[in-house]
Amino acid sequence: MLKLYGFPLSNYYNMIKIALLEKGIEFELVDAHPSQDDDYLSHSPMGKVPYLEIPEGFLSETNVICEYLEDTGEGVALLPIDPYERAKVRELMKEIELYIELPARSCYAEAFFGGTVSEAVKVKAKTDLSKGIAGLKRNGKFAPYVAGSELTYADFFFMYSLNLAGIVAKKLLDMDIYSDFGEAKDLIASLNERESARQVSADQKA
Ligand SMILES: N[C@@H](CCC(=O)N[C@@H](CS)C(=O)NCC(=O)O)C(=O)O
Repeated sequence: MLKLYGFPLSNYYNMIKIALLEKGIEFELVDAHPSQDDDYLSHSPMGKVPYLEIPEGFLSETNVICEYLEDTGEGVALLPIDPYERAKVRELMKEIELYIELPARSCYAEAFFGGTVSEAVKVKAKTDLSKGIAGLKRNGKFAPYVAGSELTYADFFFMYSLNLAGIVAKKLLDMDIYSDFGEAKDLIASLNERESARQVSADQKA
């Protein structure tokens, strides 16, 4: 059986967890925290979570794990068949990660972990995040899902990146990422209603 390594407060881990739940693939959860120990690095080369254990070995990087899950052909499809539509989903996944998740992440230390980040980092995060949100407004379909009429991996990148980016923006950047972006707010609310998302959230609270 597949084994997913990570911890419930990790948004990337939750992206994979919800994908496995939505696909209906059986998996086991193994508690793991980022580490630079040799043994850990032999499973997750950058020392991060999540990583996935499959019969052949270990896989890390969330988008790569999503691709692998899709390539196995098991469970509910979370990417369109059409190559263009498929690429558009990947485009959104990448844009959300690079231009929303990562700028917000640069401020996580202060927003969530009691640390501080410099004013320069905040200024850059605000500029980058504003561009990322503007890009998502342009490229997202919200019809009703982020990439169109079907639920895809892009929705999981979306919901578990914007939730934290929204908190960072409000707490530290004097910015409301949802202003003039009702579609995003509505989609997050409806995704959070799904049984899979409720399970992820319950595990987080526990
Ligand atoms: N690019 C990685 C990012 C994963 C990531 O940043 N995970 C965080 C936890 S949410 C982590 O392991 N941080 C520890 C570190 O960066 O050393 C992916 O797509 O999986």
